[in-house]
Amino acid sequence: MTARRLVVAAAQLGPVQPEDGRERTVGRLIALLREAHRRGATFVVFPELALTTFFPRRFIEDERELDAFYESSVPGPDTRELFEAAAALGVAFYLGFAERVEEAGHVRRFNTSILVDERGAVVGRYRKVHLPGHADHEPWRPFQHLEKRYFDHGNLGFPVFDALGGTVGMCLCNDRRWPETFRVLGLRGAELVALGYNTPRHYPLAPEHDRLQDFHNHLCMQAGAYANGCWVVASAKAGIEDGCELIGGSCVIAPTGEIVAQAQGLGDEVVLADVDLERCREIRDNIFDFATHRRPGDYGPLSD
Ligand code: CDV
Repeated sequence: MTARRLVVAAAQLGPVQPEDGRERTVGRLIALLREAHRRGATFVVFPELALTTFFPRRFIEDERELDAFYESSVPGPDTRELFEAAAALGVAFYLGFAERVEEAGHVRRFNTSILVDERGAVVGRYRKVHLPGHADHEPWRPFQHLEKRYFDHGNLGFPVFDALGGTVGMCLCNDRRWPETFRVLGLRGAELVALGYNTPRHYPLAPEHDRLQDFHNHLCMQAGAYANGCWVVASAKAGIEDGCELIGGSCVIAPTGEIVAQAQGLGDEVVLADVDLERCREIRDNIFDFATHRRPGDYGPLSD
């Protein structure tokens, strides 16, 4: 087996408060990027909605107030410095942000991630498919989860990209709980799946699961990695943000499903691991050799 090795980093972010400007937050991302580079990383994964607070927790009626959380171009004036710093260091990255675009004469809003290569070029884009939460204000909740109101359903499916010397897929937060996400990426040959998340400790619909949030976070990602023989690099926004507690647990998971590196705290933290993309074959040539062992003819309900 020839090695295809790189050092990857999950760049966990502590909370981003509503009053924090983009400049301050992007400065934190650049500091994490520099630390990851100093420690040998050539690929850095930032969280979901990494440039702002997780604003779907608030009911916002004023369109202009809401618009302030979206980017109309990335790189743009607020993010150019991050792109320049990464290109100068030769570091590729994944970044999650709220995207506002005009498509066919309509304003569309997506929960988006991009893959940026080591020269600073955007080489991949993903728009969140599984949008959790609700569309209307539900005042009984201690905080809202209005992703269904503020974002359109992602319209790009689950693409994969040639990058990092292999095949890379992306997803965002709630997507990781769905085996279908990893399976589609796995069927398309993803060897590494990058993802960012914002996961509240408290789940108002089933508070008895609050104690299980960290467990479920790792359970679904470890299962996705193992069942598809791919690496997972997962980055949280963590800590007490705008009065809401977000879990941490950013990590790197091997194709065997083992967590090989994990965040220790709930603040800004770089989580590093050595990755050999060839190790995907340990799983894909054996127990989950799709061509030999999968039985799609018996999986009809999955696509009905
Ligand atoms: N940002 C998210 O997608 N959060 C969800 C919460 C609401 C359950 C998650 O799956 O972590």
